[in-house]
Amino acid sequence: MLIVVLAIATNVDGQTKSTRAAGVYLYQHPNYGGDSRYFNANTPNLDADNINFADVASSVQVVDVPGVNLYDGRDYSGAMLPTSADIPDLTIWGFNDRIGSLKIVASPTQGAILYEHPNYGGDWRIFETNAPDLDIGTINFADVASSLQLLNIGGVSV
Ligand SMILES: [Ca+2]
Ligand SMILES: [Ca+2]
Repeated sequence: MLIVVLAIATNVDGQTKSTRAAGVYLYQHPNYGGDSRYFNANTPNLDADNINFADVASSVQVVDVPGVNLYDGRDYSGAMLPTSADIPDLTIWGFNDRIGSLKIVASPTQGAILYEHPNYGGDWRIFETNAPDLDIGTINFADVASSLQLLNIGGVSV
């Protein structure tokens, strides 16, 4: 995990990602430009007075958390876009100026993460217990995974 994060670290305003607070950063414009907001907890309504960022974000950065689920509507409703990586332009996923709420994926203490693409890319699912059937509705990941990341194996935190 650490190796992957460092490999994609980029300079943002003179800071590397590893020195920034863990969480999710939404930006008004593509390529992490314009106004921004920082989130370190689930947020059911980006239109709240103290946030005022609904249907604004055009890019997103994921810093030292497993990932984030981005929702079109408030209260985690409507279309959902999960990501474990930075997205410089949400237009690519049809999500530009649409995000209304978000859920940050908590760091599991043990288990594994399956990823859609090699090198821990694309969509993902976290497993903290055995999963005998990846085809059930809440998982819906059968015949999808191309890479797997083990977490906290042997008591060593990753
Ligand atoms: Ca925008
Ligand atoms: Ca929306």
